[in-house]
Amino acid sequence: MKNLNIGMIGYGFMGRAHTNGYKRVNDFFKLDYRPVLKAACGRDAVKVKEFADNWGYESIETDWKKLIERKDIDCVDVCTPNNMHREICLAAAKAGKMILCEKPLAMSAEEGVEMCEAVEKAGVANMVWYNYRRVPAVTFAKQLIDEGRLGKIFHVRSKFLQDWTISADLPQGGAALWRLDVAAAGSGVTGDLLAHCIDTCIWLNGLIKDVSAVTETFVKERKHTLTGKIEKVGIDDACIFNCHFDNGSLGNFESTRYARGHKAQYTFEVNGENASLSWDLHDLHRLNYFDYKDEGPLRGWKSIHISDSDHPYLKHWWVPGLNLGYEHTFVHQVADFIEGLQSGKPASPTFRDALETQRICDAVLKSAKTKQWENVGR
Ligand code: SOE
Repeated sequence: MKNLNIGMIGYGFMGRAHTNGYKRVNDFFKLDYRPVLKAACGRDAVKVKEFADNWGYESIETDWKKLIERKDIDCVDVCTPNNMHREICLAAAKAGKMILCEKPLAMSAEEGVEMCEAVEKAGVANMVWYNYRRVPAVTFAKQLIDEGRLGKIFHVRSKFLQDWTISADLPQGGAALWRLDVAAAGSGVTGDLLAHCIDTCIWLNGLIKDVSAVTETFVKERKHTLTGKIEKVGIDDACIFNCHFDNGSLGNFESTRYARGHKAQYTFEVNGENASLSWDLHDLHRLNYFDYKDEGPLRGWKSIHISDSDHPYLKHWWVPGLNLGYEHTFVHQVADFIEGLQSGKPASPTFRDALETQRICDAVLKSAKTKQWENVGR
C-alpha cells in the first residue's frame, strides 16, 4: 500500500471533519493508498499543535507556504476561509501537489477559472469537498434519476435553513465567525449553504441556464471581532432564487440563517413524470419515494431506509438496518478520491465541476443586485 501524505491547512470544523475521513478510510475501504497525517498548518502555533496532537498529525507548520514546499507532502487539504483558497491552491498546484479544497471553490467564478487552469496545467489531482453527494441516500437518488426512473423531470426544489445568526449581538469576522465577514467569505448563505444545494441539484439534474434571485441582509451592522468596530455587514443573510435547468425543468432554492428552529435543515425534492423523490438532512438515512406505478388505493410515498448492502457505500459498513451519519460522507469522499487516483478517472466534483456551482452563485448574487433574470455565464 502506498502512502498519501496529507498536509492540512486550517484546523477548524472542516479540518476535523476531513481528518476523520483520512483516519477511518482504510479501516473500511480496501484501497491502494493510505492517507498519512503528515503535517497540520495554522498561524497559531499553540492551537495548531493542540489540533495536531489530538488528531495524530506528525508535525506542524505555521506558514502554509512552508507546508507546500515540503517534499514529504503529496496532497494539500485547504480548510481555510474562502478568501485564501485561490492563493493557496495556485501555489500548491505550482508545487505539483494534489489538492483537496473545501467548498466553495473560490470567492468568484473568475477566481475559480484561474484555479481550474492552474490544476489542469500542473496535471495534479483535485477535488472540492461537496460532501453531501456522498450521503448514501443522496447517491442513491442520483442512481434512480440516472436509471431514468423518474422520467422527464419537471421540478427541483431545495432549501438549506439555519437560525444561528439571528442575534444582532453576534459579531462578524475572526476565526469563529469569518462566515459573517464578506471579506473572508465572499458571500453569505449563497456561497456557504446554497452552494451545497446547487452542487447536489446540478449533479442530479444537469446544468442551470438562468436565475432570478432575491437576497436580504437582516442585520446591517455588526461589531467586527478583529477591529472591535461596528462595521457594515456585506454578506447575504438569506437568498431565494428561481431558475431554469438546461433540461427544461424549473428550480426553486432557498437558504437562510434566520429560520428560527432550523439548525441545518437541508432538503431537496425532485418531481418527475413517473416518480418523485425527496431527502432531508435531519433524517439523512431515508429517501422518500413516490412511484406513479403504485397509483390506486395503495398509492403513497414510501420512506426507504438506506442501510442495506445494495445501497451506495453501505456494504463497507455495518449490517443492514444500522445508520450512517454526517461524518461518513467525508470518509466516502476520501475513498472516492483515492479510487479516482487508482483508476485514473477523477472523483467528482473536481475543481472544474465545482466551478459550475461558483458560476451559478455569481449569477444568483448578480440577479439579486440587478433585480433581473441573469444567465449563468460560461
Ligand atoms: C455553516 O454553519 C455550515 O457549517 C457550512 O459552512 C457547511 O458547509 C454546512 O455543511 C453546514 O453548515
